[in-house]
Amino acid sequence: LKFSSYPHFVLSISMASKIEATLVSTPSDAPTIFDQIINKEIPSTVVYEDDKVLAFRDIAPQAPTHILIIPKVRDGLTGLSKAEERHCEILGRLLHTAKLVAKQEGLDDGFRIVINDGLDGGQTVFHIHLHLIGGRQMGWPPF
Ligand code: TR5
Repeated sequence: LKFSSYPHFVLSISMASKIEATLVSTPSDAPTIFDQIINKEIPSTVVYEDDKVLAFRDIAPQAPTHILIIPKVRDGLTGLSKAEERHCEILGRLLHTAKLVAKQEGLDDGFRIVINDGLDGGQTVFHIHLHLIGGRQMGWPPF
């Protein structure tokens, strides 16, 4: 049986997953799991920390190195699409931290930075974060 023989079935699966995604991860200002990681209420493997930024290993790594880099204070930055002029400094700091951590991780042959935004972007945690991914050859396009 081919899925393509049943377009109505595929459609209903697609709608169900969209509805589920909306219920599970509605973009909002509600606290996220990252607040608990920042406050050390939930353990994480921190690889870099300063007064503004935290970098820790992703719990479901997609490559030998997979690190999340987040601002300690979200300040409305649930995602990149919410960025305002006042966020320019922290956005630059997140990128600079990615470079520092990539060096620290020995990713001398390259790496990838990903920011998922919104439901179509595959974002699941609504506290802005960079994915620093490396240690293997990346593909393109990225899906
Ligand atoms: O899907 P987006 O781009 O929003 O990325 C969210 C990332 O957070 C995913 O790659 C998850 O694997 C990661 N994640 C989710 C949790 C988590 C985590 N990374 C480290 N530690 C985590 N804890 C303790 N709990 C999570 N729910």
